[in-house]
Amino acid sequence: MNIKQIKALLFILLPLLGYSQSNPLELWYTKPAAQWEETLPLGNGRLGLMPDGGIATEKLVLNEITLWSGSPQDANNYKAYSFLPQIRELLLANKNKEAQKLIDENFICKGAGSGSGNGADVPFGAYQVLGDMTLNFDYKTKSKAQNYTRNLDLQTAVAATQFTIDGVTYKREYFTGFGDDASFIRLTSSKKGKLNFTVQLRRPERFKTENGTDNSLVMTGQLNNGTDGKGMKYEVKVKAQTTDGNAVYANSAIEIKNATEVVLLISAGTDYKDKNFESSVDKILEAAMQKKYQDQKKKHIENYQKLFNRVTLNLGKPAQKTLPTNERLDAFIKQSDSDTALPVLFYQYGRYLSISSTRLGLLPPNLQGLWAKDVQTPWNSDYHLDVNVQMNHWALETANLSELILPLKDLTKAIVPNGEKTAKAYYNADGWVAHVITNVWGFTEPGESASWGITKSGSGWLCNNLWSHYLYTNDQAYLAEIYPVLKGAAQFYKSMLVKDPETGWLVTSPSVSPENSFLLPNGDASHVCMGPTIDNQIIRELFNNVIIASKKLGLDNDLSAELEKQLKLLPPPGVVSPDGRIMEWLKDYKEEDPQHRHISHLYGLYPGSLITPENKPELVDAIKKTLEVRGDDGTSWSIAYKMLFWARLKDGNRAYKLFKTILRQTHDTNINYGPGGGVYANLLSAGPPFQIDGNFGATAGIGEMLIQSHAGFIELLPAMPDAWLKEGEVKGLKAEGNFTINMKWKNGKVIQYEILSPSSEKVKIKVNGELKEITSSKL
Ligand code: FUC
Repeated sequence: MNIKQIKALLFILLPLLGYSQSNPLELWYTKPAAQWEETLPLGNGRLGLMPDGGIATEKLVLNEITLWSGSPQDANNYKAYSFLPQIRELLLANKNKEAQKLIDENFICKGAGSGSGNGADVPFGAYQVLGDMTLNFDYKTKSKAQNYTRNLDLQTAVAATQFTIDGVTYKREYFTGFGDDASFIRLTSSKKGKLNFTVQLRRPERFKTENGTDNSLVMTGQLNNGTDGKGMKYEVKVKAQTTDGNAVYANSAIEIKNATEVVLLISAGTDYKDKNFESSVDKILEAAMQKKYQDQKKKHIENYQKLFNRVTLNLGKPAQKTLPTNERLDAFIKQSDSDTALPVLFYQYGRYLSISSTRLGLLPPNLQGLWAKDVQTPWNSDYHLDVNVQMNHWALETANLSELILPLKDLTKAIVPNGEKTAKAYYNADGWVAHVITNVWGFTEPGESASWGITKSGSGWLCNNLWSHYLYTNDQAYLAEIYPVLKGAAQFYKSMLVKDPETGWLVTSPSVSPENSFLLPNGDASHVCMGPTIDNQIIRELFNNVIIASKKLGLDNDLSAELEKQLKLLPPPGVVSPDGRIMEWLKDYKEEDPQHRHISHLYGLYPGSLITPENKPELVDAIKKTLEVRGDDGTSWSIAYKMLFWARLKDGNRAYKLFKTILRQTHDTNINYGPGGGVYANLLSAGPPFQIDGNFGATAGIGEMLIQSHAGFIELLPAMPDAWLKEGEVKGLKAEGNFTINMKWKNGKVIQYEILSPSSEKVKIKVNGELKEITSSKL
């Protein structure tokens, strides 16, 4: 036997033994998905497709990023402002509980707000599933399928299912096009004419299916707007291309008979910002029908790889043989060090999910990214502004996917007008504010309960994401574009801060530290307070940024001077409590739940850069103690956040411990607020339920372990765990200042690196513990 023949034999034998010659960037399984959370997420930033790989029946969940119930509303309570003095007085008198009651009565949004997180049928609305496509197969035999595999290749953004029945190999290949904006499924049988199946579309509610006059299957409907029922309209259209056999369009279905190859094309759209969406759906479909499948696939891969291929990562020699992804996860928890390719897969999966769930000109990824199976999605799958939507964007800059933050910038700009009304209605303040949740309809009002709804750091926190894009790109036109947003957010805080008589500091009032409650000296619990640490940190950071921006742009000297003045009166970025932790509130309250999932008072450490081990060494022990008391467990996003904090503290092994915790496999889908976060078999993050922030947060965490650049210099390998130090290589990571980094390491030492930028410039770097200034190479 020659080498070629041995290779061919191994290729046949290894899968039979349960091993696959691994594609390092592939998720793969030997069974169909047993639950939706195991299906494979495909997306092109607008359309989502989740095939379950079923043998007799395949169900594919369809999504469209703009499909929201609800409608624009004005939920501002314009009388709220008249209660502000009274609320503030109660807080000054330590009557937090009474203040909270008054807020609940007079200072929340009007109407149903988020509908307690079940807002599909109220004006707030919910991001909803577009529909389910089912393929029902008739194999004309009772024999069972053998040699089953399904996979998702991150290098091509193509998924596949394959199995054999009675000597006939059936293959299905799926992608959501980065070429033509449609979804594609190609089905083949290895013997002639063996494909017999029916295609159907449905939705849990509000749908009609019929056969179009143009040989198609069409599903249309209109969602509830929360008032008169006539909300957003949508359409899904499916056509089939067959090389042989028959495609019959009848009975609100497509029936495929005796075909050898079939391509299903799915086009879909909504009337969100496109009144002519039906003709857009047709145009896309017609254009796609003109192309050969292989050409379509080639274009798709080419366009996708323009983003995906910007970064390559290798954390050591991957294992030669790998298990199916679900088994590999369990093996990793038992003995993680031997599979350094799984963290790479997870990191690249995070990048894949970003590329797949958002697109320029559309919307940012919501709580489930783009992938939802319900009409009433968990928490409406909205944009939570007290960590979740921000976390969805934390990985992007270092991961060289900078432009994917722009949809968040657009969403932020779009909510400013309502945020200005909210600022006036509740605080009689200048500028704009957003509280804890928003949606595609511009919601900025407080939520419907004081306990979580009056966090007012939402707008400021969004500005942190917007600013970080500037830091990484140096794009002056972008700075000019976001400046009014930042300025308006700063004006709001500037005009509503009040003096705390005990400390003399300027603070917000009323507010909450996101979702957390504390005990008053008399034992009562309350959420509402003055000046929670997160507000102080966000305001400090925002004022600093607005001052820098106004100088760069040569604008608003007076405002800048006023902000400078107020900056001096803000609480310091971190105050240590008598028991040695960072204080979460202005007063040394005891938290009701010491292990609460939110860790908002460490905002200044991450995503902020107010606190670094270099500039505030005196706070490091207090931060560590804060994290120890909070504990390592939590919802997946909370674990990811803790991973980021430890990475910023440059403790690679501890960050890695948290990373391993995220990779705990679960099947649980019940809403969880406590310990128990992990991932599903398809590596999507499980709060539970599925919530994508854990994926993006942990992806950002790996980025922070490899490179940090927020402290005035670029540090290579700042927080590496022992498990990754032996050898590795990364290419294409980005650092603040628009630098691109390539590096190689061995036995704990960087042995080769390149810092590239559009033009050569001086840059400070820390490499192997040594801080130095070098000149970057021209890209
Ligand atoms: C906040 C978090 C929850 C969940 C929800 C979507 O309420 O505290 O854990 O992530 O957002």
